[in-house]
Amino acid sequence: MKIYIDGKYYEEGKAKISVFDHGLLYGDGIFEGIRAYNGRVFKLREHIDRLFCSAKAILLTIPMEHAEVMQTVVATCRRNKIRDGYIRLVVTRGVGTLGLNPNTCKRPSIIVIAGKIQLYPPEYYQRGLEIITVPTVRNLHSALNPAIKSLNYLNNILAKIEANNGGCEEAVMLNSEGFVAECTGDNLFILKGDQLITPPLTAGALYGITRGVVIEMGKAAGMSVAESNLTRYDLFNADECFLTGTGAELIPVVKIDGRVIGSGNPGPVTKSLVQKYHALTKISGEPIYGP
Ligand code: PXG
Repeated sequence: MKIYIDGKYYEEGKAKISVFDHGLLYGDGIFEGIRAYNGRVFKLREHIDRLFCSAKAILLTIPMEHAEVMQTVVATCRRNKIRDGYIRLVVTRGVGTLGLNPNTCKRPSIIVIAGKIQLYPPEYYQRGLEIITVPTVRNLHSALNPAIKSLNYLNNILAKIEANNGGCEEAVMLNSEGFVAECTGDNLFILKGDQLITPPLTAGALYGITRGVVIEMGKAAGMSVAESNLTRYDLFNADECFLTGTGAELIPVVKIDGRVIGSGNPGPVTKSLVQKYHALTKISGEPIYGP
């Protein structure tokens, strides 16, 4: 694997950053997780848009134009002969002193890793996931806004550990008011009647790219789609539930905190959205090897 760091490609064992990089010392930086399907980078523009929004929120100037970041991601995929894969794009604050002041950092570093994706086992998609609500609540907007895809993922990691300790792969994270925010690395949707509902960004959800695609697919299929506050009660009494994320795509949820959701099997609407999503990933995206 060849890894891109600040204009050069390095072999895996030689791809290194300084221990004085504030990305490591303080989690001061941002990232994106992106996928390639069938020789195209899916929703690349949207991921880079979100990267620039995260950068703006933390006052980090990415030392590259938007178009050039897109080209760098595509070039790294090409260099690694990727047709289907996972891309991790990271921008760190850069090398500075041991103090936390970001002004001591000379220049942000841009890293692109293009490799294989680790997928959930197929059984999870066929049977559906069991998830649980965990004690760790989602970060407050007024503290560290959950819309920022920062390198500081401890909030999510703690929730993930709590889910794992409870024998589950994913966790429902509530916000400080007790409304559903999202999962540790996925957004959450329910189906109630003919309405698709997902928590609003103000509830503490990341502006998920897959979430956005699913909202559009639902509307295009003539469904009513709402971004409204959900409680655990709403989840328990949903007809269907599924999670969305670049890595997981759409994954059905069949049990939450011991309550069976709907029929206890992946529902028909979830299945149809999964098919639509797969179809879209096959035909759209930024071409890696030319049109
Ligand atoms: N919420 C959070 C907190 C995320 O980090 C999503 C939702 C889904 O967003 P997208 O844009 O992917 O539809 C994410 C992103 C992993 C991993 O290795 C997953 C994410 C981020 C970092 C790592 O599973 N998902």
